Order: sequence, then C-alpha cells, then structure tokens
Amino acid sequence: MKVTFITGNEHKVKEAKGIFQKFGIQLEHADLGYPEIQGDLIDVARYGAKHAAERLNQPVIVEDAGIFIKALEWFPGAYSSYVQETLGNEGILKLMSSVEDRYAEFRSVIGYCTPKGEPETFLGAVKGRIGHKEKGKQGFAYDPLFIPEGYDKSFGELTTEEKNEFSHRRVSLEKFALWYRELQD
Ligand code: ITT
Ligand code: NA
Repeated sequence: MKVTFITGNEHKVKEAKGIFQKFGIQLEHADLGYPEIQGDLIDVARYGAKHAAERLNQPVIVEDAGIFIKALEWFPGAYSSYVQETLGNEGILKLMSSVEDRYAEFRSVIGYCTPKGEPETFLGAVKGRIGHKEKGKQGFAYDPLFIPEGYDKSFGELTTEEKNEFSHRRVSLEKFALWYRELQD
C-alpha cells in the first residue's frame, strides 16, 4: 500500500514515514507546491488535496497544521507558518510574557483526494502549554515551545519516535491510515 504526500516540509515527511510504517503504508513524497486558500485548516486541506490530485492525476494527501494558543485568541492557527517565519518563537514568547494561561494545542488536518473524487479530511490534535523558554533541539518550528499535557519535556526534547507516539500528526495520519486500509480491501 502506497500513498503520495505533497508537502514542502521535510520534517513532516520524516514524521509521516515513521507513523505510516506502523500501518504498513509506504510513503512517497512530492514537493509540487499547491495554492493555500484563506480559511481554516480543513478548508486549506480540502482545497489543496483536490488541486494536487488533479494536477498530478493520482491520489494524494496534503496536510495543513498549526499551533493554537488560547490566550492569544487561538493565534497563530492557520497563520502558523507565516508567524514562525516572521515573529518566530522569540516573538511568541514576548507576546506571552505576562500571560498566565499557557494553554495551547497543535492541530493537523490531512486532506486526501483522488483526481475525480471529492476530498476527505482527518483531524488530529494534541493538548499542551507554551513553556516560558525554548527547550530542546529536536523537532522543528514551535516544538521547543510546546509542552504536551502530562509532560515536563517539550516536543523539542523528544525524539521523532517519541513525538510520533501521540502528536497531532500521529492522530490525523492514524485516522487516515485506518480509513485508507479499509478502502483498499
Ligand atoms: P506544507 O504546507 O508544504 O506541508 P508547511 O510547513 O507550510 O508545509 P503548514 O502550511 O501546515 O506546513 O504550516 C504549519 C506550520 O505550523 C508549520 O510551518 C510550523 O511552523 C507549524 N507546525 C505544524 N506542525 C508542527 C509541529 O509538529 N511542530 C512544530 N511546528 C509545527
Ligand atoms: Na504550507
């Protein structure tokens, strides 16, 4: 069983490979780029999957993800990629400097589509909090800031394998994988 993941983010590819291994799915990667419309993660994943499947003329998955911080009215959310490149983690920590409620969650939406079909989406989330400083050098982007619920370590201090046990991406990809396996039978 194979699936093609359209993404420009190598960290996502590495994590997805590890997760799919458990489900007997072989991952192929293509970095085509696809238009990202304005909207929530589900809108972006649906539109991107449909567009990429038509363009490649084969079934594909795409992912739209982000970090949602409660005290910042769920910012940066769908703007996570842009905010990471501009404000960065230092900027987020500044915005949060006098904020007591540190609650945040990562969300991931996988969009799957065939060339002539309608897109399906699969949502995963993981709850946690924003630390008071960056911790760890593993993972990527917001990982050193995010401390999952029930842990003292940030995602930046976990190996890919450890993060893959329960991350937002694990949940969304696992939902997809279970559905996809049924489809192949
Ligand atoms: P593609 O769209 O090409 O897949 P991207 O990096 O632009 O790659 P998104 O549009 O889904 O991905 O942007 C989500 C951003 O949210 C991403 O760039 C990171 O800054 C952040 N993010 C998502 N998942 C993350 C994770 O597991 N750890 C840390 N940051 C994450
Ligand atoms: Na993107």
